[in-house]
Amino acid sequence: MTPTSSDSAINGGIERTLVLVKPDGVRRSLVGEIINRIEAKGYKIAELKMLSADRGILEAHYAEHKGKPFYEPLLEFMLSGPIVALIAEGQRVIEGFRSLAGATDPTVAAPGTIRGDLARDQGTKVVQNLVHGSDSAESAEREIKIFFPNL
Ligand code: D4T
Repeated sequence: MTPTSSDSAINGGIERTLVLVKPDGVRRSLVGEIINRIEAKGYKIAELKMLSADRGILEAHYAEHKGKPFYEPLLEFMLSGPIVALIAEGQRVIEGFRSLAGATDPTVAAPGTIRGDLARDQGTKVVQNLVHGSDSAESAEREIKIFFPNL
């Protein structure tokens, strides 16, 4: 079908966000479930890879948290197994994925969200909450460069 000017208006404003399935999500075989929720919502998976993060990548990614009490446990947790990094694409996907993910603390994350349905407090020093999603356009751009430097 030939695109029309109204199609381009409808398709405008496409954003990209970085999503990570953290080691708890991979260990618990929830990668498919999490990707399914992103796709079922209507977002496109533009890039996808599994990797074992090294400390350098995580220090760059979590620079804003350096010095906080949960920083070292957070890095240790993120180094504890493979993770999945993906770029999801769509209008307002940054906000939309944060909404799909739910609150940082899985105990109070709303039912219906990834964290609310699938995660809980495990009594660990750092909260294990299955996923990360960029929190702004600036963060998305910065984080995508860290995990997909060749794009
Ligand atoms: P991420 O960044 O993993 O998507 O999570 P959030 O955006 O929801 O939360 P965050 O960046 O503030 O925290 C990063 C990571 O650290 C854990 N955390 C956070 C923790 O264990 N205790 C805390 O008090 C906070 C604020 C959870 C996510």
